[in-house]
Amino acid sequence: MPYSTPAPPLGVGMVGYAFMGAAHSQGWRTVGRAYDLPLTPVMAAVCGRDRSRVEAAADRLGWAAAETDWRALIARDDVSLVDICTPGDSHAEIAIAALEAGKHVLCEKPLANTVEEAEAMTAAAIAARRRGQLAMVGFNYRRVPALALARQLIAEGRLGTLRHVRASYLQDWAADPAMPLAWRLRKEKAGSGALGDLGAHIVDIAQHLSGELLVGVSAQTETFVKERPLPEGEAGQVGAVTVDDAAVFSGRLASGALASFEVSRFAAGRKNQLRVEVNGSDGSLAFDLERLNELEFHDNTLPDAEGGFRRILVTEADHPYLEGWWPPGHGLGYEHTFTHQARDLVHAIAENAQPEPTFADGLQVQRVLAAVEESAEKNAVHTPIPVPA
Ligand code: SOE
Repeated sequence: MPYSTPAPPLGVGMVGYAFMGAAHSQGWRTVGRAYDLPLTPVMAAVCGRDRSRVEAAADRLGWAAAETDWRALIARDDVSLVDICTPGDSHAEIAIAALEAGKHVLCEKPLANTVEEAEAMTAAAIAARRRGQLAMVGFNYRRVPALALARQLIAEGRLGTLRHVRASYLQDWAADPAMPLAWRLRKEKAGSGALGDLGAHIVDIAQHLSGELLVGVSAQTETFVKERPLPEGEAGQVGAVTVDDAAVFSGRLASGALASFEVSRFAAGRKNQLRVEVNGSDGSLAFDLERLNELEFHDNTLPDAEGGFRRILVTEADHPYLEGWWPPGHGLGYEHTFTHQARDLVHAIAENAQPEPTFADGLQVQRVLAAVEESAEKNAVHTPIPVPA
């Protein structure tokens, strides 16, 4: 049954308008056209510090108004949901203030820069839930249809007992040492480097797909380029890179399955490649973001002669999220994950149901990231391998 037309409005206010802000805006612009919704998202206002730039962003991205103070955005009567797309150092302050002001909150990943901030945000979300407000963290890749299907197949037991989760997320935008010291390379702004930015995604995916939590990790991290030119500094001025450029870590899931992870901003030629494979006693699943409409499945219960990975084209109307889009075979892209995220959040708000991933899920990922950093520090002297004479 279609919802009443027009469905009641849900005023959205967004803080931040760079890459993630643009991606979330795309989600809010498209969600009501792709899906029949119980509430109509209204893009009420966007917030940024610079008046002329935020006004230009509002025009470009489709927001009705612009604010230069996030407290003013939160205070607006036409904003019921605050969408946080700023660097990690402001997530906790904005999210807690918004929840305390009676607003729902969507916060980009990673939830925060530290475990302590994530704990405070989770406590605020739990208190707000009792008053009827909802909070969700934006791990958008959960909403790639192929990964949502993978989760369903694993939950149905199609892989049997899980043995391995293997995940990597590789980019190369920092590989040039001449690239300036962007905010993502500064710990006080970003919390960590490739670990929090990319590792947070694959830790979340590993735990989400398996339905299990990591119980321990062993890690190494590296900062390959330790100083970079300051973005607007005088010629020749450099600043220290205070985050990791890459991390490799292994972990153990609660059931005893082993997991391995690799993230890097130095993987030359890899622009945004996220791969994950899960192996179980009865089968395996493999996914590659560069082919995001596909999921590979090996059914280990078939006779050996019939085994091998086969490609499922995840574009059928009854695949997750596909009912809103194109006929089979036409395919979706990166941006659709933000539309799907908006869809699920709008439903949760209309139904007063807790949306996932919760802030508690974001906190759990934050704890894994902190454990990786701790392990990497302790392993500074790792088990040495004798050098041949
Ligand atoms: C980093 O380059 C980044 O923008 C991440 O922050 C996003 O979460 C990821 O989706 C794309 O890459």
